[in-house]
Amino acid sequence: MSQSFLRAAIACSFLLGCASPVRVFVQEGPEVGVDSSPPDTTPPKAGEVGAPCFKDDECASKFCLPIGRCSRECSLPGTCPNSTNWTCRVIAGRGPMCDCDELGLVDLACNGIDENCDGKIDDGSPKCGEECVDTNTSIKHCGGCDKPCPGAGTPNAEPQCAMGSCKLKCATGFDDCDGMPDTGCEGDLNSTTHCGMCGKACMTGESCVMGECKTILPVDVTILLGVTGSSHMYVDPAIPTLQTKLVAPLLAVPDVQVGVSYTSEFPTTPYGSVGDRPFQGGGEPATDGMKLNMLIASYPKLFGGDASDGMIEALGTLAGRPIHPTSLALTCSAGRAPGGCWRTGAKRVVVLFTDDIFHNGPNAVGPGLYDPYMGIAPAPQDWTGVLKAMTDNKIFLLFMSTAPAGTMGDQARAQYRRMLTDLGQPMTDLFMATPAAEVTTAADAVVARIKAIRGM
Ligand SMILES: [Ca+2]
Ligand SMILES: [Ca+2]
Ligand SMILES: [Ca+2]
Ligand SMILES: [Ca+2]
Repeated sequence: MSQSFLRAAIACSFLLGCASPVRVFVQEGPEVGVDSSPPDTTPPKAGEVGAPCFKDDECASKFCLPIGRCSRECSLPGTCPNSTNWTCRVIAGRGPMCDCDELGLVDLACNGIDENCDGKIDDGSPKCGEECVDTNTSIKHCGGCDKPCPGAGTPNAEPQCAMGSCKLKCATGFDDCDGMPDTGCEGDLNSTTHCGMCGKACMTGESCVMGECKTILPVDVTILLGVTGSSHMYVDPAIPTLQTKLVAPLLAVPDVQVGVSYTSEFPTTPYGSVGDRPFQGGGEPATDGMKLNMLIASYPKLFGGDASDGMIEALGTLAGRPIHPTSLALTCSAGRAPGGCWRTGAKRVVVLFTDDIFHNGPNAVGPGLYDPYMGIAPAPQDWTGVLKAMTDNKIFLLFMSTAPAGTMGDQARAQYRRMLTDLGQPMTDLFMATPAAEVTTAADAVVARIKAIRGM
C-alpha cells in the first residue's frame, strides 16, 4: 500500500467518513492549500489536478471536470489550488471535489489566480529573485530578469515595457526623434525641424503651428472704441484691462501691431451732437505700448443723440472707403493702406468695443438696413458697401460687447451676429464684455482668437 493510499484513506475516514477504495489513486504531489511551487511553464502531469482530460479514466481521481480538467478529492476549500477560482464543492455522487471556474485560456501573470485552471497559479510568470514579474510589462525586468528599460528621468519621456520590449512613452507634442533613450523624447513636434512628426521640416519662412507648417503673416489689429455718451461707463472701468490684457499680450506676439481708433456718431440732429465724429483716428497699428495705453486712457468722450450710432461708417473708413468730412482720418506711415493704415501683407483685425446698435447696419432678421440715416450729406456708408470693402480687404471683425443683458443689448448682439454671418465668420467672434468683470475673460479670448487667425 502506498503512502498516498494511506494519506487518502486517513483523510476519508477521519474527515469525511468515507470508505471508498477509489481514493487509493490520489496522486502524489505537493501539499495542497499553499501553492508555493515556483512558476514554471511545464504542464501538469497527466492525471493530476488541472491536467487536461476528456473522460474520468484519464484522471488519477477518476473525475474529469466538465471544463476538461482533472479534479481531485478535497476536504476543505484550502485543500484545492490556492486560487480564488478553485473551490472544494460537493459533486453529486462523488462527494467533495476540487472544482475550477475557468477565467480564460491564458494564466495572467503575477495576480495569484490560476485563470486557465491547470492547477498551477501564475504558471509562466518568472520570478526575478523573490518577485513575481510580468516580463512583458515590467520596466525593471523587461523581456527578462534585470533588464531595466532606459529613459527614466529624461526629458518629456517615461520608460515603458510593452510585449517584453522597452520603448519610451513620450509626452504629448514630443517624440524620440533621435532614437536614443538617454536623450528622452527630445523632438519637439511643434518645432520647424520636427513639425507634427520626427524629421518633418518646414520650409524657410514657415512656422510650425499645432504640428503643421504654416506661413505666418504679420497681423495688424485696430482696437475701435465706441465712445458715445452711453459707452463711457463701460470704457472707463475697462481701460486697465484693455491695456494689460489686450494690448500687452498682443504686442508680445511676434509681428503683431496694434492701433487704436474711435467711433461715435455723425454730428447731425437727431442722430448725434456737435463735436461727434463717426470715425476718429487715434494711432495706426504699431508696437509702442506706452502710446497705445495713452490712446486708450485718453479716449475722446463724445456724445451721440438717438439710440443707434455710427459704427458702420467707422468700419467703412478702416476698410478704405472714402472718409466722411465729419470724421478725422488716421495719419498713415508711407506704404500703408489708406483708411486703416494696414501694413501690406498683414492680416487685418478690427476689435470693436461697443455697447451700441448701428444705423445703416444690417437688420438682424430680414433684408434692408437697420434704422437708416436720412438727410446727412454726403450720404453715410451702409452695410452693403462696408461689407464689400471689409471682405475685399479681408478684415476680421471681433466684437467686445459691453451692452448689458436685456432687450436693447440683445437687439445689438443680434445685429452683430448678422454682420459676422455676412462676413463668413463664426458667431464665437462675438465676445461678451459685460459686466465689467467679463472684460478680462473677453480680452483673453480675443487674444487667443487673434493668435489663431495669425496661424490660419
Ligand atoms: Ca495556471
Ligand atoms: Ca494568473
Ligand atoms: Ca531620444
Ligand atoms: Ca446716435
